[in-house]
Amino acid sequence: MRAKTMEYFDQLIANSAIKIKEAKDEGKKVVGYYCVFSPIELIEAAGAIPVGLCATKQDPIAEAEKVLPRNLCPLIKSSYGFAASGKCPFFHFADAIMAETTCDGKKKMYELMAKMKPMVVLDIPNSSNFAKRKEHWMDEIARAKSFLEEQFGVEITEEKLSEVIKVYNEERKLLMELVALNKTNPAPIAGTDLLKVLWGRSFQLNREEFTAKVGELIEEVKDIVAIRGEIEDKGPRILVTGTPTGVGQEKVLNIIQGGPAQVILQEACSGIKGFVDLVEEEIDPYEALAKKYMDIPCSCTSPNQSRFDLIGRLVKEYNIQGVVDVTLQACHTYNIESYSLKEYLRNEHKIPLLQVETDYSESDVQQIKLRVDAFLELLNENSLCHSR
Ligand code: BJ8
Repeated sequence: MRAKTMEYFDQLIANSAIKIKEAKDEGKKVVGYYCVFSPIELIEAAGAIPVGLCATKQDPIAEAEKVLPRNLCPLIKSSYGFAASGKCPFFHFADAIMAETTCDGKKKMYELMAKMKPMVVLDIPNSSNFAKRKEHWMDEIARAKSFLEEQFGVEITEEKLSEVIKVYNEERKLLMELVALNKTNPAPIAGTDLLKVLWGRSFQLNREEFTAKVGELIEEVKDIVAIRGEIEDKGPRILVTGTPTGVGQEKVLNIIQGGPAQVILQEACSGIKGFVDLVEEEIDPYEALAKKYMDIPCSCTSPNQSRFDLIGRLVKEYNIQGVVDVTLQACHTYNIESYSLKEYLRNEHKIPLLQVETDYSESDVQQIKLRVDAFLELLNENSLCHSR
């Protein structure tokens, strides 16, 4: 049974696309961002609304390919295509853009995008050793602060920033409380519904309303679990990881859920990656932001042991039986890391990983379905062997 509150999240992005104009008409400022590395608390502390711009749709890619090479990651092409074609209301109404030097494709694309809007591109130290890179990253956070202050003629005070950090932490805790409901078996929330809530969070324009709805959803799902009694098992419990899989790009999740399997949660940036860790509240807020956003377990950092540790932890906590690693074509970092992740899961957790390399088109749906079906069959055989 699906929670009725999900109807709010079904419409969230479409409604925000309309309401963003109203917000601008009321004099609000908007800052677009692309990545989970973005310290968005700074944007809110500057009195502006942060909105996600990372795009996961096929439609604007043709426009992007007028400028960008065809054999580039579809996420980069889709994001650039939306900006260049003027078809994304969130980009259109953004007063400024915050971005980071994560992968090579993104940072070179941002050089072109910088001609369209005022933009700050933070230089991400791609070593995961925080102590070594701390000074540089803190300088970059300070540069982002100055950029926002100049753009909007405001001062970001420590008090305001600390206040926003607390609010964002509460929101992260609430979202993780929702995700944790899927520790139950069968999981009460479909992976595609969790995606709608977590991905939708980047597009919400009214935080109080959004968090109230997440709270309502949690209570409704708890009630559903309480009254449902014994129900049929829905099959193996799958964790999805890899590159971001946004709303509109649920094809792999739909294929998994369409078979005898459950998508329990996504570790990717379209899932829990940005919410699972809080910003420390007891230390200097700038240092706290630097620590939190330096520790994002993205394949652009090297080595990226923290991603393996996080997935290992989730496998145990959520009783995961198989991992599907969705990697976008031409994303070298995630594609290469997939091999090491597979080895890690096999050796340390005795569970298999299926890598699905894809793009935003529908042309590979049948081929992916065949591979997912074979993977699920293997998982079902494994679980039968264990139960004998
Ligand atoms: S923190 S995952 S949102 S960089 S898929 S554009 S890496 S070639 S999206 Fe990402 Fe930030 Fe990391 Fe998350 Fe490049 Fe790969 Fe494309 Fe990617």
